Amino acid sequence: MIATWRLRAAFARRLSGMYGTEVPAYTTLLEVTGEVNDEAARHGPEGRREARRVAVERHGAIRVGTPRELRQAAQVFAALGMHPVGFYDLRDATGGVPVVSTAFRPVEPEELARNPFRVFTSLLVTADRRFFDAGLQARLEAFLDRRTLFPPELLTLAGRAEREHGLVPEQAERFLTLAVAAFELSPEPVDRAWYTELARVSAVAADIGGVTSTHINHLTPRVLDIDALYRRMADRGITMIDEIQGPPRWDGPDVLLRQTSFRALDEPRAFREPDGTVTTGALRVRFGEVEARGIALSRAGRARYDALTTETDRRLAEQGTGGPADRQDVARALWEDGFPRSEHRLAAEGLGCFTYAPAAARPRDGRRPPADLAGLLDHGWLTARPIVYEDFLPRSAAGIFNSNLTGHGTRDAARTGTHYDEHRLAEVIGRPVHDPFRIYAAQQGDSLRQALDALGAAEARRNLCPS
Ligand code: OOG
Ligand code: NI
Repeated sequence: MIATWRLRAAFARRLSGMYGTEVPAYTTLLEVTGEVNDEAARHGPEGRREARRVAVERHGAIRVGTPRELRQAAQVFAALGMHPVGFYDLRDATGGVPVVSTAFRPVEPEELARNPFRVFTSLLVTADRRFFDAGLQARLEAFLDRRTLFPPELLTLAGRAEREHGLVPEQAERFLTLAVAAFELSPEPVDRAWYTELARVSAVAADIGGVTSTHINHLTPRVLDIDALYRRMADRGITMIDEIQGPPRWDGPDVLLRQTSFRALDEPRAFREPDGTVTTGALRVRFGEVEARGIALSRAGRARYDALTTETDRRLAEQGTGGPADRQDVARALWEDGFPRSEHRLAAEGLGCFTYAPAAARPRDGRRPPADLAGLLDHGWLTARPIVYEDFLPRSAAGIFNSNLTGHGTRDAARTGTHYDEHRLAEVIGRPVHDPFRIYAAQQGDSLRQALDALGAAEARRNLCPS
């Protein structure tokens, strides 16, 4: 039997191989990422600790058109031990795109450690009147209903893999072949008139609903020093977008997610012209992206992050400047005043997520442990190890969508959008959508309870881990 996590690791590896043949710049990105990570691993303990996981760590992005397609994608990912986590509404973000999204990923720490592959998955909201009028919605849905993204044999094997927690080798091979093929760029000619009509509304709508298949939009490796990578890609002649999204570079702890990308490349595609002839043209829909992952934040920590981002925007608007360099400087100055400057403070203030363990060098002179987290950390009772942020940021995601669009499309902001939230998305998928904050909090809470029990810190236990 090939167990679930081995299927996941094999799928990620094969997808990466396939994408490298489709987008050669991705292979360059992997080379440079590997160099930077090797250096980081030589320099710090954090690097060494993470090197093994990071070497194979990727996230992919796909886009589907209908609830049925999303449910089927969820079935394929369930076979790989990947479950929907988080809800992202990208329609309201700056430069809104007509999709709502979730990320399929492993949830348990052991599974993440084995292989943390994740896929950011977006669903086109065809009923959103800000983008599609009733006529276009009807034609779009009819087009989408006629196509098959995932062949029945793939879905049957996926169902079996989910139920049995793996597949026998022969079926595993078949499942992986079909699953990777489902995300390849199709040679099927694109209907020029239909694609163009959709692109006028939204380039993302055309990418999703203008073709008869789906494809992997990008595959993103994780790098331990994104600033070093940014410089080195430029040295190799690959122009990155002019900004690293997410928190600024600063001297304090790295939190959440920093991402950057290089622009979509023209790819040759076959087109069916209105007169029926097939011609060769080009589409620019895919690109390369790289990311650095930091410490997960609690809800309070995230609120602090969001407030600092809003304040950065406000200051930039006030100054009337807004170049990427200005943004970094303004943000860094605000962070230096408004965000904990060390991992220790981040933990003590309850803003970051950590796993806790009794410190080896804790006081052993009969003193009783303090009852608060700051005290336990400050006086050397507990050690805190960061929990990696495994999820995404809606603003960066919208930025990624927009960074490779040529036209801005049309959007009737006066209309109201179809309501969507994590509950509605869970109904559509037919599976629960996990709340990322709860996952981190549970992991932190379990470790803290165990550590306090081991210390015999009854008062702290009552205080910090009620229930
Ligand atoms: C997904 C964009 C979101 C990220 O890293 O934030 C994303 C897409 O372009 O389909 O992948
Ligand atoms: Ni991405």
